[in-house]
Amino acid sequence: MNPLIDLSLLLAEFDPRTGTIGDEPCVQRRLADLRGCFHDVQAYERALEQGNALVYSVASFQPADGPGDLHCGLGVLQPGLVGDEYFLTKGHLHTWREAAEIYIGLSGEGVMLLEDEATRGSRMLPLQANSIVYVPGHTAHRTINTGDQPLAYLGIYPAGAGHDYHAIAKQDFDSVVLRCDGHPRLRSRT
Ligand code: PAN
Ligand code: ZN
Repeated sequence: MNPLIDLSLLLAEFDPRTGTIGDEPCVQRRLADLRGCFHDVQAYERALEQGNALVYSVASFQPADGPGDLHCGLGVLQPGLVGDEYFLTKGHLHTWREAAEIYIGLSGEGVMLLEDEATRGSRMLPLQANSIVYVPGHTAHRTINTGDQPLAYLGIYPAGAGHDYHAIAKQDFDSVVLRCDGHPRLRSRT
């Protein structure tokens, strides 16, 4: 892609129904791809029996590929619940652990769950239109839709960051975000 491309032109090509931006690559994650992510295993199996729903899509665009360049992902996370847990992304650490990321909320209502890899300390930060969440390096991050509309956001990260899903699969987030009395609450997984 031309590195001088105008972001607003790119967003104008965004199709919220499909989560795609023109011909840019787009990853879709369905319920079956999220096995092991939800704390209530029985609720997960019951939800899957109802159908393999689309949970989120991420269209990525990479204006340039040098080590100092930035990559962007436009995520659209659908609203929904598995038991008392909101629809969420898999979550990851960056392979290059020092790599930070900026999330910009575009529409909908959600939160980011951030977990420091060394201390395992968790934070839940709001992500909604016009809000920005800074994800420092060495921090596992997961996006969660706490509203009833799709949550759209941009993630901007160094081209060389890489996505380490393996570390999360081996040692899951210590905390979960659950719907309690209609509100998102940060709870310990166990
Ligand atoms: C985002 C994420 C996006 C999907 O672009 O990749 O929200 O989440 P998972 O990658 O955990 O499935 C990002 O953080 N990129 O680094
Ligand atoms: Zn990331």
